[in-house]
Amino acid sequence: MATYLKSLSDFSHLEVASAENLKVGIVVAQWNVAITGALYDGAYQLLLDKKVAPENIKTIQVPGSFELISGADMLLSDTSLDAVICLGCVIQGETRHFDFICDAVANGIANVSIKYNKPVIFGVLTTDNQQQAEDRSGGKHGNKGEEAAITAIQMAHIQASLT
Ligand code: DLZ
Repeated sequence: MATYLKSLSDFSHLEVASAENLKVGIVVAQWNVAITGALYDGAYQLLLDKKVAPENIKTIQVPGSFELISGADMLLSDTSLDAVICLGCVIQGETRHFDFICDAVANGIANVSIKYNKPVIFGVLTTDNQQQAEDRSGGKHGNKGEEAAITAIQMAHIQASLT
């Protein structure tokens, strides 16, 4: 029988319980590395703050955001991982490349998540320009890498609560 929720809570850092026993994979794209490096630092530090052990964080780098899909797939061949965080940054250019990459990455990540029945988190910035990317990787709009890590922990806890 479904559990009835008496009240719904906001998405918040405060909602994230300790992640002490979780194992998390991170796949980071090398395109726009100044941005993806900042996303990675945010995600990694958030996991440490929530008590994930460094030896339980497995990181790989891939060339571009398009390869985040196969990178996540490779990581999840390790069945002990509880979640994978995908970090990338796609910046709008003069061609339609942006649209193809963004669509493929969003769909691909969703498909990997379904294939393994594990949370695979979309931590990919899709921005019009460099400034928007900087604003979201430690600038005035925070760090979306941190948010991706929070989401990974929350989803891993939700999955654990159902098994
Ligand atoms: C080719 C390309 C371009 C033009 N722009 C980006 C980008 O803004 N962000 C990103 O992560 N990757 C980009 N790429 C590389 C593609 O993701 C991919 O690595 C190549 O198309 C090879 O599959």
